[in-house]
Amino acid sequence: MSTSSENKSAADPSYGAEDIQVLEGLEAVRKRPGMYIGSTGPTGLHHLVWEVVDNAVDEAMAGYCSFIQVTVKTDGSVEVRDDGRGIPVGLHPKFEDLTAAEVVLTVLHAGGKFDGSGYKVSGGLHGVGVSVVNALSTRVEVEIDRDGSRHYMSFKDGGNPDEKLRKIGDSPLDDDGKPVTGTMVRFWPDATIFKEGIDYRTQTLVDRFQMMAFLNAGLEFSVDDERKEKFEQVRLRYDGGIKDFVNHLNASKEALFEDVGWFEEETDNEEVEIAFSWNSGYQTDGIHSFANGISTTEGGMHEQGFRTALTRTINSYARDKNILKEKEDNLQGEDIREGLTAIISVRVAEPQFEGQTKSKLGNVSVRSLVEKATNDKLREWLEEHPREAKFILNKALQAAKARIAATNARQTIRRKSALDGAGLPGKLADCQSKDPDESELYIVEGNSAGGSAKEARDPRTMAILPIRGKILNVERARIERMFKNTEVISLIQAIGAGIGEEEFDLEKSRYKKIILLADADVDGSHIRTLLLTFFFRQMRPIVEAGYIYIAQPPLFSTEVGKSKVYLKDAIARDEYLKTKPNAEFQRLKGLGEMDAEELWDTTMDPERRTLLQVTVDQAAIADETFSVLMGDDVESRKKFIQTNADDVRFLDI
Ligand code: 0RA
Repeated sequence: MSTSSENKSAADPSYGAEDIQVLEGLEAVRKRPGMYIGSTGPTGLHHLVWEVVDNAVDEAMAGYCSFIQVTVKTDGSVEVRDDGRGIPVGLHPKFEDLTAAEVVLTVLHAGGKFDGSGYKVSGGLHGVGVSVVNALSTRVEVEIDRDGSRHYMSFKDGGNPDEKLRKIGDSPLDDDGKPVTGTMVRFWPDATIFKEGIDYRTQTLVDRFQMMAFLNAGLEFSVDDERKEKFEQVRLRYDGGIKDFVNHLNASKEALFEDVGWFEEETDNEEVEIAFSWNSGYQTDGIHSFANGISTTEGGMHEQGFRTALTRTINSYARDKNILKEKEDNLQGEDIREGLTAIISVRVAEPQFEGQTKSKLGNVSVRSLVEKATNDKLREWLEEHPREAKFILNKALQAAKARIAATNARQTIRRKSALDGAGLPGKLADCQSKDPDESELYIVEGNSAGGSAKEARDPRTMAILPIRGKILNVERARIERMFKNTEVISLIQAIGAGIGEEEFDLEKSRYKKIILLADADVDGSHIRTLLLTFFFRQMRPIVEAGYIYIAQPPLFSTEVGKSKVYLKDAIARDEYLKTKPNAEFQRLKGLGEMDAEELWDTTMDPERRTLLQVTVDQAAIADETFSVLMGDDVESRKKFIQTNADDVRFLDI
């Protein structure tokens, strides 16, 4: 970028020292873009859109904007239109020769706060403002409808003024005959900064705007992608706000009652809004929290306040109504949270974001606000909804029973393990090595394949655990039933690191490679999904650490002369047929039909095998995938499989 201090020399009387300062600010953004937008990869590129849209959402939060339209254009630019008040066009009180609009576009952190009409609460993660977008674009065009006139200005080469702000006509009139207000910002990201390319992903935009639409009831987003001929404009608007959010998250689940619960409370500078519902599932991690429209995945004070008050309120209600008898123990938090889906949305004047990913809300005052709101208003809601309260309490009481049964079952396993000596399952053919770094556990479907695998393995580093039939579907099963399932018990014992959120200890895992070996057919894929669900739900750290692998036994074999050729799948077979036409293809009927040598050669030999490592890129997406794939709702499952049929990630599991 050539700063204006270079091309508009100090001799130019219209150009004051402060303008030069302004442009030096933008120059700093271009020198270290990462400091302002996180990265110059796809995340940073999308961040530009978030910056502009956050400003429009601020207008919506202040009550002045109801529609935000985002269009990805064919020339790499993005246009954001809103019907807010329009960026102020008068002269700025501090920068005497600049309009407020020019200041917003060229001064870092200018935002909406300079004019004293600053918002009570502002969204935006970093809140660096639209000027950063200007600094990182080759061109920016701004159109403002305000005070009855349409204004226009443009910038080029990282924030240098191109055309100064001027009136270009009257603003059009709305249905009531009043001139419309609003802002249009169109920017062309600078390809010399975003070296990985200017390629917006519409789904990323839609996902974020959907979240924002849920968090701002009634605010409508429209997303359009002019690069794609067939792209259908997406409209997002939820008049029910976070209540609709809860329904959306529960869509593939079976709700305990129809109407989502909701309450809110505010003080002078803080607001909280909570929506909640229970489903028949067994998960306890359904609380999602937000602060100023930003997802707080690490939780924080708002979540803490809610959890404490939820446990307290439900227990005291249960006591008062004599549902919980005097001699009975209190319900625990986890009992009450089983099957709960809740959205906590707080708005705070000065949010403190803490934690590893800056996604944990640190404001202590928010805890007491949320705690008090929940104590008072949840109690009220329970009193007004006795039928719903009964469902919730029945569910929590059952969960408590299951928890106690699970503790007993767990103790039995421990005792049994102690009696067994090493505590290893009888079916396990363990490896000689005790070093997890080199130890591998093969989980093999079926006893006969298990037999071949035992014969074929390198006994020094490879352990074999045959698994019979379909293991329990853990998505549907409560933990105490899992502990009665012999296959599940063997798995837990073999890995040796415990189970469940509280007890599982990755450090204790006896193997750092856990390899699922099942047939390449539909049944095999079902078993793989069940095993993965089990690991994901009960030993998540092991998945996150990348310990889980999928072996790839071949699907086809053929005789060539005296030797056998194995081919992984239909694609490999077709490739092979192109080079060597051979009618005599044999489809392997299953792992069980391979002898030890074949199994070693094709699937187990570390020199020749291919293993697919299972990764959890995005816990939330995987979570939903498992819920849909393994849960109760057949329709969602069907739809999911149909829509993801061409996505190998999902087919592979
Ligand atoms: C400064 C002050 C005010 C609004 C805005 C900026 C504003 C910025 C953007 C960016 C995109 N859309 C926007 N809409 C508004 C407050 C306006 C007032 O006090 O009237």
